[in-house]
Amino acid sequence: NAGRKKIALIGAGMIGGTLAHLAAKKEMGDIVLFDIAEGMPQGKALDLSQCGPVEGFDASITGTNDYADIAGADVIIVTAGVPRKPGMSRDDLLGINLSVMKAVGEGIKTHAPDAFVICITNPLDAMVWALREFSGLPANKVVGMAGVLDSARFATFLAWEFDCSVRDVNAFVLGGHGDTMVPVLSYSTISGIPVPDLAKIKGVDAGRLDEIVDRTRKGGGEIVGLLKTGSAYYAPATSAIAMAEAYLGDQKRILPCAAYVEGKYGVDGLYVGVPAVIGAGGIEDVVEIELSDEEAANLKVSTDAVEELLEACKGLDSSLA
Ligand code: A3D
Repeated sequence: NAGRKKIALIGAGMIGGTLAHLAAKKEMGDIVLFDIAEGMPQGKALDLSQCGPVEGFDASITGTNDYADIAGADVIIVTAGVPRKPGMSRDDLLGINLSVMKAVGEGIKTHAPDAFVICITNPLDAMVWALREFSGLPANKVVGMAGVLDSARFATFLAWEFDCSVRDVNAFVLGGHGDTMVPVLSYSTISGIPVPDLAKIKGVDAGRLDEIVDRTRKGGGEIVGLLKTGSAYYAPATSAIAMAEAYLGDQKRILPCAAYVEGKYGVDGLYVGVPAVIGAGGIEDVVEIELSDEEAANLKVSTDAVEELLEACKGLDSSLA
């Protein structure tokens, strides 16, 4: 339908299928599910199309194994690759997912160079960087989803601890999407009240807050350990959809995401988790907040870890060096 937006989902696995369902329900546009597995995206597209009469949405959903079908996409969300199994770190996925990003980046470059591209594939901060390199798109049009999810995990745990509605929690996470991520308590609020202040009022001690921060950092691994066959997909999908809606609706939302940072936070040319403004221009700005010495030091550990992964990528693919 030419009058509608077009959303292309590269990777039609657990997150890809959930993304398609959410995008259709929200009538964000027509949806193309791409995967290398033959039949699977077509099958999921049929199944999802048949939700339409029950849920009452107007969206065409098609499955494909041909990159030509993503032509003209307004938004592309990339989940192609492999997820973690118990005992694996995100970094263990580097080699295999780097070659996937090469194929995906070239597909996007050829068929949909004007899209806003949201990468979810892990290890996130390295994969979004590689996808930008391989696709050749401008850095403001390629972004990684991690911070919205990590801060949603943080917010969930805070709401449980303070026995309040998740709607009143605004939780803040910086840095890479890994165990070195930096949940920032001082910028996290509950109905505008900084969490450390509310903790004093409610008698929640610092040790308990540290436990919540730690659980947030390891939030993905906790779910991998329980699922055993893969990683989280509902909350990752809904987080990426929020970013896509911010772009399509020119919402100017400030969302934590893996954005290309140059000359802020002491970072020079890296993708790292920062608060970024998402509107019709893609990533329109990166907001640099003031950090305590400890937070800044933690962020440095996190960005150093990202940099190490990029070096590993360059070692694996000489075209990146
Ligand atoms: P899964 O259900 O395995 O889906 C991945 C899909 O990618 C499969 O259907 C594969 O067939 C497909 N695929 C593999 N290679 C290619 C290729 N070259 N081109 C196109 N498709 C391909 O995994 P999932 O959906 O659960 O997770 C997808 C990715 O997201 C993994 O790398 C996860 O680690 C990552 N992930 C990231 C977050 C973040 O917060 C950043 C959270 C959860 C998962």
